[in-house]
Amino acid sequence: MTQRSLLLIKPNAVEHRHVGHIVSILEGAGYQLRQMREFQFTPETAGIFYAIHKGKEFFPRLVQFMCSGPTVAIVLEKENAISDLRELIGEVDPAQRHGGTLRDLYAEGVTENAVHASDSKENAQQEIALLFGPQARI
Ligand code: 3AN
Repeated sequence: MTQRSLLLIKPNAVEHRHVGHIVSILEGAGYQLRQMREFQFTPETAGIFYAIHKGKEFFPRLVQFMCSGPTVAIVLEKENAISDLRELIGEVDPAQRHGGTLRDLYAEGVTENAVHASDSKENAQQEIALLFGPQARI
C-alpha cells in the first residue's frame, strides 16, 4: 500500500550539511519527495510536535536541541513508507543501531540523533497536518 510518512532532518544534521546526502539516500531507496520545507522549532511548537514526551526526563533536552537551529521536514511517499522509513532511520539507542541507517551515519548522540520519522499511520497523518496542512500549527 502506498503511504506517506514524515521525515524531519534535525538541527545537527542540517547544521553539518547532511541534507543533500540524506535526500540522495531516500531517493535511492525509492521514496518520492512530495513536500519539503525548512523551519525552526520554538519551545511552543516543539512542545506541540513532541507532546507525547512531555513530562519525561529527557523532554527539556529534546526541546532545547530541536530549537537550536533549522529543521528540514519532508513528506515521503512509497509502498510501506511508514515502517520502511523507521527501519532506514535506525534506533534511538546507539547500541542498537544497525550499520548504514541514517542515525548510524549522522547521529551524534541519543538526543542529537539527526532524523525523526513517523512511527504509525495515525502519527504520520497528524505530523504531516501539523507541518503541511491547511491549518498547520508549526
Ligand atoms: P523516535 O525519534 O525514534 O520516534 P522517540 O519518539 O522514542 O524516538 O523519541 C523522540 C526523541 O526523543 C528521540 N528522537 C530523541 O531525540 C529523544 N529521546 C528519546 N529517548 C531519549 C533518551 N533516553 N534520552 C535523550 N533523548 C531521548
